[in-house]
Amino acid sequence: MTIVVDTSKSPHARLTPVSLEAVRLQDKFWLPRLEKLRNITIPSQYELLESTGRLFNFRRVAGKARGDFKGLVFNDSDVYKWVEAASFLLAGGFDKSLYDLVGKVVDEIALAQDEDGYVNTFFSLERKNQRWTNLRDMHELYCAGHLIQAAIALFRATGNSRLLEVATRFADHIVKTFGPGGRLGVPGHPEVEMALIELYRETGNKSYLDVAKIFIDNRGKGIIGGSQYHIDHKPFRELSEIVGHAVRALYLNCGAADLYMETGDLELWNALNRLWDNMVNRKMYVTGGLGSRHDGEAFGFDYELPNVQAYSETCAAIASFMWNWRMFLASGEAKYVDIMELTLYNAILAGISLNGKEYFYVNPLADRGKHRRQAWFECACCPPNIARLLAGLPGYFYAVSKNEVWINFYCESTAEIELKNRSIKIIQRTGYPWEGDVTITLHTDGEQDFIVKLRIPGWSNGASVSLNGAELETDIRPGTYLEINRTWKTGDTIKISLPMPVRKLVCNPNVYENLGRIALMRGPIVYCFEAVDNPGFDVWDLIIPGESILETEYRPDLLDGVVIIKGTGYVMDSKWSEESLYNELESKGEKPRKVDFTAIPYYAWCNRKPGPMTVWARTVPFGT
Ligand code: FUB
Ligand code: ZN
Repeated sequence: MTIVVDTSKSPHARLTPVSLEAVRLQDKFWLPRLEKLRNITIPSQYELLESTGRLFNFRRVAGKARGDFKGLVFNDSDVYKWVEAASFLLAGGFDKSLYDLVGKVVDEIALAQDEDGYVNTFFSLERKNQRWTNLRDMHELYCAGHLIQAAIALFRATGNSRLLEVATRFADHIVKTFGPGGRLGVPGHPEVEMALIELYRETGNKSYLDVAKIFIDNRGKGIIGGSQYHIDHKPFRELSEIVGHAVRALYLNCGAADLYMETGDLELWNALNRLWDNMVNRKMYVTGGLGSRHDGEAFGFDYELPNVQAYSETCAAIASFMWNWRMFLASGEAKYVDIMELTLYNAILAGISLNGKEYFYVNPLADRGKHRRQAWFECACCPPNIARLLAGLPGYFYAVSKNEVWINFYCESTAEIELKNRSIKIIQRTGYPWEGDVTITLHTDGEQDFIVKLRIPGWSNGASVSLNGAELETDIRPGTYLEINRTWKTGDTIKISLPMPVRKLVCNPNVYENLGRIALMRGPIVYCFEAVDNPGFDVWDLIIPGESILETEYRPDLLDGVVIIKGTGYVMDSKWSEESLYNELESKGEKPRKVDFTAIPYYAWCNRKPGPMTVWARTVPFGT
């Protein structure tokens, strides 16, 4: 059974995820995307792993190829993320040719393992004497983490233990090197912490948990230089502001949340929540994107959220999704799933093109049409990361605790869930994310007493829920899980209605460049204005009055099927071609002219011809 984070035996976890195999998608949004992942993304990424030398590097260490190491020091990690993605897809539906391809890649990895368990194609052969000499920069533990995660995914999905054997031998080597009585180690790029804890969960070998704890506890002691960039400026338990390289900070938080679920260390939990509050309230884009600064791929100051200059790396959004999942499993609080949903439909999904083979690394919220997705990058962390995240998606839909079934995400699907050794089938019928009505039918084996927990998204003001036709009287609060506790029987039907009006959002005025601007959201989807839908004016010139009436329309023909937003606004045409940087304000300036505009989901931008785009449009107050 492929459980993405297996907290079933974690003493301080509130919840356990339901496996990937248990959930069958039947919807028009995610199912085609997962099919594209299987048929286009995974094969095309495999070709790139081959053509860019990433697989060659393994063959070279195994003595099957000659030449120099190719690419960046952490290129092995891209191979591992690809294996993890493919394994999740195999869990979703077995496919012999994909299984064989994964087997071939696993062979290459296994043959590159040193006798003492070490695996890293940059440091094998001629650099063997430099192993573990620069933990800050050289990513050995980062690559080890990705190897371990891939191995666990493959084992859980298929029962194939070949890579798990490689990973445990490597983990044993890491324990021997950095475990109790060993060398002082701090991973410059966190990742291995969460992987080792998952390996502990998989194998029961506590030394993996212990060494993960050592890695987290060793931070903030200056062992790797004490920089904020590496989140080494303070011990983890003292952190309160999220700073430094965004992916590093967020992967570290994943590891610390995992450690909390195993140990119950409240100092960790409190630090995690301080970091979360700081991130969500001061450092997160409206899309869920994170790490606004190009310099150091880092979190900026509070409210430093530039639009054109946004960094917002796809991997950082993925890491936030992974961290919020762990925070939710630990606590059962809906606020974490709200951030997962926001991030998934916006910051993460923008990272991959509709054709399934081009990617954003950097995700601006406004652009003049120059920023385009690429087929690959020299530093290609994002493409296989988005593949593994999306491939594992059904594994996030449900969670269980002793007597509860938690429904986290809404999607036309069927799930078979085990609770108290009895099975429950849950059928969801919905047009989510375009429609907010969800009908959930339960099929139980006889009468069963348990609690259904329904997520009421934070954005769904006015949500209502009925059970077998009778409206529930309970107070329905967005941003919580609604609890229905009863004796269930086959055919019981819950209807959830989540109103999805277009919402006009304004930003905290501390984000100076969003002053006087609005962004549009509908349900979990953030919208943007792209040139191709708005001929006759420049979308950067668009002004949408506060009171403007907005309409929506489902367009099956557009961008693989999207709801668009339409309205009437104004433009004051900018003189984009003028060369001077500054001009006099003309006293008899042109009057604003009326225009009809169209907005599309942000995730779908840059799939047609280039042109300006913006998420935040100018506005004028009501009645102006
Ligand atoms: O350092 C490995 C990966 O490359 C990081 O996670 C990304 O931010 C990119 O720098
Ligand atoms: Zn990345």
